[in-house]
Amino acid sequence: MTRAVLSIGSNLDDRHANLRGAVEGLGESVVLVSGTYETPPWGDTEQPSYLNAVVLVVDPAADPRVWLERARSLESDAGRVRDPQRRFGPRTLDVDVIAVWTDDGEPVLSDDPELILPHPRAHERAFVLKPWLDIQPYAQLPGHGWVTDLLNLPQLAADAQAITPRPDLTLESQE
Ligand code: PH2
Ligand code: MG
Ligand code: MG
Repeated sequence: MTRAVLSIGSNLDDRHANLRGAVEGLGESVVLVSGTYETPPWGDTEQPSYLNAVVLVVDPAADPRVWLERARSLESDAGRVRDPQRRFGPRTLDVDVIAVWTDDGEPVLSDDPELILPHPRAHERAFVLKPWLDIQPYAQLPGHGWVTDLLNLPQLAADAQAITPRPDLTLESQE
């Protein structure tokens, strides 16, 4: 189990540095990085806007649980403090495992409450789906179909309209 799409987001402190830290921390596993987007807060609207991006990672040694552990360790490296009262509240860094595929391209499905795959809310989130198309124009969200079709649904199309590209805040390495 080797391929994963990760969503990264930040709306506290130096948001750009937090996202760059996540991409750097993913190291050699990073294959593609989307553009960076300024996105209105979703789910809990009383908080600053986010920077979001999506990363495609590949690692022959990583199963879904390894991706989850890497995501959590990147979040704690960024000084993430969890507020149990505010599920969708502000954060220095959020790294979510959106979907994982096996070597032969089969999506991994999981109902383990610690790591539900694909991510149970990805299909409702333009801040995940729109950046994802940057790196995979033919992306399919397992169980939900083409990402382009999802983004044409009225609510998601409206949310996507409110997302703005930030080409000034690249996440690609500058070498
Ligand atoms: N993450 C959340 C809650 N709301 N809104 C945006 N725009 N971007 C996020 O990454 C985000 C959010 C909790 O995971
Ligand atoms: Mg999240
Ligand atoms: Mg998360």
